[in-house]
Amino acid sequence: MEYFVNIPKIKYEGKESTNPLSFKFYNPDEVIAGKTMREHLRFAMSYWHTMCAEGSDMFGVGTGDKSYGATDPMEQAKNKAYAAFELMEKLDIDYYCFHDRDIAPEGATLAETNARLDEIADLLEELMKKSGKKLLWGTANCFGNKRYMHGAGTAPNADVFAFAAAQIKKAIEITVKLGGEGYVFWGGREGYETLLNTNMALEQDNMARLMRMAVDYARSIGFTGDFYIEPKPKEPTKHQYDFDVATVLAFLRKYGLDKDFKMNVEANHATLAAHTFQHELRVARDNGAFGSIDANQGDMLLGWDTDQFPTNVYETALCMYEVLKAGGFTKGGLNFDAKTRRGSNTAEDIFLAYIAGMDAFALGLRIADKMIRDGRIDKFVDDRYASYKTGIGKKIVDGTVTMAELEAYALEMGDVTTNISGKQEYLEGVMNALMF
Ligand code: XLS
Ligand code: NI
Ligand code: NI
Repeated sequence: MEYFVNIPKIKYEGKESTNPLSFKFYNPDEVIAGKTMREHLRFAMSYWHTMCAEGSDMFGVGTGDKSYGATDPMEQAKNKAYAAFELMEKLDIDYYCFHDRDIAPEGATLAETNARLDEIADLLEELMKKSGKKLLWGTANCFGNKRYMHGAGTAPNADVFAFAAAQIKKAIEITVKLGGEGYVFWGGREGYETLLNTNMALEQDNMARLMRMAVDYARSIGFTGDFYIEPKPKEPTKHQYDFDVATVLAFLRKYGLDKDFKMNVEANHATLAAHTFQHELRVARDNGAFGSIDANQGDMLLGWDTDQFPTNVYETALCMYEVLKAGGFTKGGLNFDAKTRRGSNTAEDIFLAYIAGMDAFALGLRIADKMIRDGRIDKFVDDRYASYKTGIGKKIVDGTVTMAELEAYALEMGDVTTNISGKQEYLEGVMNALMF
């Protein structure tokens, strides 16, 4: 059965095309900087937003229909899987990502839930074989069910911890079975509402214990993919422990987990933490922890995770600049953790949104490549720090100078006489010249 009947396979038609159902900038097989766009961008579909979410919010029910012609939950889950592969095929997207609960509904007991997961995982495996589509990463939804009201790995109740561990074990098994290239920890409710009722130290120790067990278990069953933590500062809890990349790095180092995890950086989470998207990517890259990306964008006037499809080309360009500088994706990719607005409630809107997002990243890639080939920005930054390449600067970098020697140097100098301009406005102009 075909679920998206009026949607053809989306093709590249170039920017002059007025056909809404075509790519204007994403030309999958075009080679840029030695790789095809497809290989650079590694686009993925998010199962939860795309296949499951119907657009409900705090004030109203869903406006879309994701029932896929079924009322029985398992029948619906199967139809959803078929629809997912049709959608990926039509959008020419090679990867997908899921939470366990996106692909199969919970049963009355954990055993029943796991049996349901097995059934759907078999179907997904078959669909993947037929289509060549791949799993970018899997994860466990340890935040939706009310048992997780106080968190999962950081819950004050050890029974909840045990249940979460069991759930994550199963999610890892399914990820491995489906050849997933990554496994994500996003701290859904791992945080607190108030410190008045919270033993923060124990909660964080326990989270680290859970992560250590998960990594060891996954490796023991042959998982060779990457583990990611996806930082987010708030929502659903007032304070999420995985606040931002820097906080997560400190956590990983404290518990000796830094060799095991990389970052899955989400644009909207960066801005919620009062950072730019580029900042979070840069911190990850500079610390050897760049892994994958949840591609979306927030609304700067709103204080929550709006998960909009990314269309801001300035942002995608700076993002792809960081990705290229990091050497590109290895096992990660660009997962559209994004949903259409509640008012964009048709199936066609989902296709239009993906096209807009994929085109925005294709443009971002083209511009980032231009920035690097042009070289003005890189050279400017390089020159700006030139004083560390010779003389006293070189000694500082080499660690061969003492405070007393620096004092002697400064006394002789009398005062600093040269300080070159940072030329921010010039560089912003260069960006515009490269973009338009
Ligand atoms: C929510 C997160 C979530 C993760 C996966 O804000 O972005 O969707 O990506 O659990
Ligand atoms: Ni995300
Ligand atoms: Ni998010």
